[in-house]
Amino acid sequence: MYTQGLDQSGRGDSAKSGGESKEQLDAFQARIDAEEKIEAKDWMPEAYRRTLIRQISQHAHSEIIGMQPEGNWLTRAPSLKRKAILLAKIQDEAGHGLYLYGAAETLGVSRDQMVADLLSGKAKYSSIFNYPTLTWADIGAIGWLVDGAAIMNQIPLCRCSYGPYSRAMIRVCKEESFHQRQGFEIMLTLCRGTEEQKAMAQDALNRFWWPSLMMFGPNDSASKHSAQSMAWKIKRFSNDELRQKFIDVTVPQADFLGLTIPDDKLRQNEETGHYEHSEIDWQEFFEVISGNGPCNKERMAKRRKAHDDGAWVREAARAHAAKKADASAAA
Ligand code: BYC
Repeated sequence: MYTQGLDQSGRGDSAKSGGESKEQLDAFQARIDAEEKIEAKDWMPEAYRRTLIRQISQHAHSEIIGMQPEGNWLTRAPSLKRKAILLAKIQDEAGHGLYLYGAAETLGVSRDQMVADLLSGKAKYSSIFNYPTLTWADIGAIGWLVDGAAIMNQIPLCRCSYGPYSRAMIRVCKEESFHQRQGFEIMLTLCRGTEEQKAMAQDALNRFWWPSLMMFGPNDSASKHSAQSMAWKIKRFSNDELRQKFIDVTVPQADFLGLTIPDDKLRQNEETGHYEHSEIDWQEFFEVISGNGPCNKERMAKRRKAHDDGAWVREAARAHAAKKADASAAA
């Protein structure tokens, strides 16, 4: 079974083992360059396999941990309709986690191993889910900004070179697009409501803007995996390119809502058409992804408890499978 983690060069075991010939690597790259999809049973370099296991499993963990901040508001949604929508959205996230774990399993890693890596703190999940949801407007901001950023990052993943991941992303993106719209609609309702409701929406934007920009990962110059992932067409755009696209589409949406982006240096460059912004607080980002964000410990404690509480379900499923196997062996 494979475990996570590439060496510092990001090249993984293959580069060390030297077990892959230049001809094999060149033939593989030629398939990538020809836009062929790589399927589970095809030959692939070990480093490609490991990069995908790392990215897809971290993506799956993000979907599962990402259920917590929104789940926090299920009992306090302001109406039955809002509650039903939120419940459906959170269930979608669970489904995304399952497709993604399934896609990673095709690369030879077990679900148990991936879960063990999450619970031990070895595997990461998205930084964004380590921030608290303090008001109902945060549910709007998550849909609008967090799902909006997720779509910007994930649409290109529908064209990822690895077939099972790219196909899983098509359905995920369709659902994320509904999530983004429901979030924007919550924000719109609040912004057209009382002054207090609009202030709540502004406060949510103030707290979620910068963490949403951090979702795209470190600046290109600090992104250790980007160059190789782009050469392998796992990633189609760099972290900074996607972040810029997100800012460019989101600023006009904030204007439409009558909200102010919390960045006094934000302005549109008339020549390029792009919005320029202040420097992101990378120290905060690296603190959060090292486990020291506002809610990391709470999120992991809740996940571990859910895993322990579910032990009886796994045991029952195993006992049922064993009974069925015995019955078919006896028949
Ligand atoms: N948070 O070399 P880099 C969602 C890590 S959830 C934490 O640029 P890469 C949703 C990175 O893993 C959104 N860690 O890496 C769910 C690496 O560390 P390791 C999840 C981050 O992989 C519910 C190191 O920093 N989306 O959709 O080339 C409700 C260096 O980074 C983050 C995905 O996972 C971060 N933000 O690029 C609503 C999409 N950023 O592994 C929404 C798939 C970076 O070497 N993933 N790191 O220890 C990707 O597209 C890429 O993995 C990333 C990072 C763009 C995130």
